[in-house]
Amino acid sequence: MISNEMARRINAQINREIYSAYFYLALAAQAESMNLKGTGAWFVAKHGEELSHAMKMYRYLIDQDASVRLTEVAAPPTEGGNLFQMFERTLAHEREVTSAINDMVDHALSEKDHATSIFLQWFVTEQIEEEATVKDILGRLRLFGDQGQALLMIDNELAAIAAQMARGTTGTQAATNG
Ligand code: OFO
Repeated sequence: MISNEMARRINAQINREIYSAYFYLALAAQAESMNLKGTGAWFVAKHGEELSHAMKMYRYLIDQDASVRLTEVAAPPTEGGNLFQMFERTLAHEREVTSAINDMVDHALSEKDHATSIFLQWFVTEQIEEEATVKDILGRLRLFGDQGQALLMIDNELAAIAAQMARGTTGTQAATNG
């Protein structure tokens, strides 16, 4: 059993995870509209991962006899921009999620809710991996640019990683080393 406040926070995070899925689906559509099929596949894979994160939290609430309360999901931004800007937005978004997860851990610890604190450790680690992956991609875009051959190379790499993610042979890690 967890506290009502802890359950409220986990429910809010379910909403953030579903919003993240939506956020990535919008970026996938944008990438596809730019003919970046590999990038589109990568964002679609991210969309699936975020839904799976929401489901982990859903299952945890049920296992803890707490209520799942689904709320309205905001529309994602429709800003457009080039590939570099898309990944900058991705990093900013993931940093916000990391901060929200850290706040939840702080709260769990303040309640001495060890079960929830341990449950959330998976998300803490996942966020480190996700931020590192996006920073790698941005680093390569900075190095090689996001035009011409370099764009094609990055798009192909993202396609390969998306295929691995679909097979479940990698997380979001190693986005740029195949
Ligand atoms: Fe849910 O993993 Fe990042 O946002």
